[in-house]
Amino acid sequence: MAVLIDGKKLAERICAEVAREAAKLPRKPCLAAILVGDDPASEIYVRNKERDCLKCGIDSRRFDLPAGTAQEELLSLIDKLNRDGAVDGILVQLPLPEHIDESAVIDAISPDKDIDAFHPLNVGKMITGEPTLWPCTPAGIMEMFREYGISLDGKKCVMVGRSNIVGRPMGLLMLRENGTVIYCHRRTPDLAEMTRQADILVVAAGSPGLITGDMIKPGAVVIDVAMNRDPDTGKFFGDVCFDEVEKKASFITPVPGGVGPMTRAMLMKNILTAAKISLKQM
Ligand code: BQF
Repeated sequence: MAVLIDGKKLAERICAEVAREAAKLPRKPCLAAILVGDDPASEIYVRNKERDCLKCGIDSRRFDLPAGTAQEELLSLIDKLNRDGAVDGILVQLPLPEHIDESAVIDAISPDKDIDAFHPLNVGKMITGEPTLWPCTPAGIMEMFREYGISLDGKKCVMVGRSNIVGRPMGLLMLRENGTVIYCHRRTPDLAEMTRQADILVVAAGSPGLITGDMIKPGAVVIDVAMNRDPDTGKFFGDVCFDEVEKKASFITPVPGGVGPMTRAMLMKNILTAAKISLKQM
């Protein structure tokens, strides 16, 4: 039986640390959270992030824009927040409505306030190993590895999924820790053949039940980046068949309560870091 990686517990500890650090600053860190439209899942995500801020001693300002908001209007709000010295971090909840160009919006956020770390400048710095903010989900998974004493050095790491938000940066962070990284995606001919080689398997495909027990090497570490949400019940489903896979894995993350809470905790850590830099406290 695998050891359960308790993301919820670790996330709570990180939030408590952030709160202690935030309290030492000359003023509270401040997040500006922008939500465009009324997607119910997005609303829940933003609400939870605001709650986390409250717990961590971080101010949050929320901007709710109607679904029909023109791209220009969103860009001018971002520009205003970029120039506002009291704002440390700007979060634009994704996905955005169809008529808005996501990358134009990400590019508009000042890299210093880019606490999701999606801006190309921060992506570039992460790739080359310059100090910068890291995207929250991959950063949270690296934190889990550290906490549970899981080394990537010399390991075969298989990353299923290649999104800009999770898969791509996650593979790069594992490479940085001397893992040998293989990316798998929709066009990979024989997924099972790849996953069976993995000492470390990270799955962010958004395909419920994609990874079955027979696809796991005995003793593997299995990280399920759950992104499947039932629109009716609001329940989360993993990409990993938990009951089968936990019998073979050495470590496994649950869904919910695994990677998700760590993503939120790392957002708090990134806001704190942005505030510290802005306040010249690091
Ligand atoms: C948990 C997200 C897809 C598209 C846009 C805790 C979250 C999720 C799960 C959470 C996600 C997913 C977020 C759990 C933020 C992760 O207990 O398992 C927290 O809040 N997430 C988002 O902001 O936008 C998304 C997934």
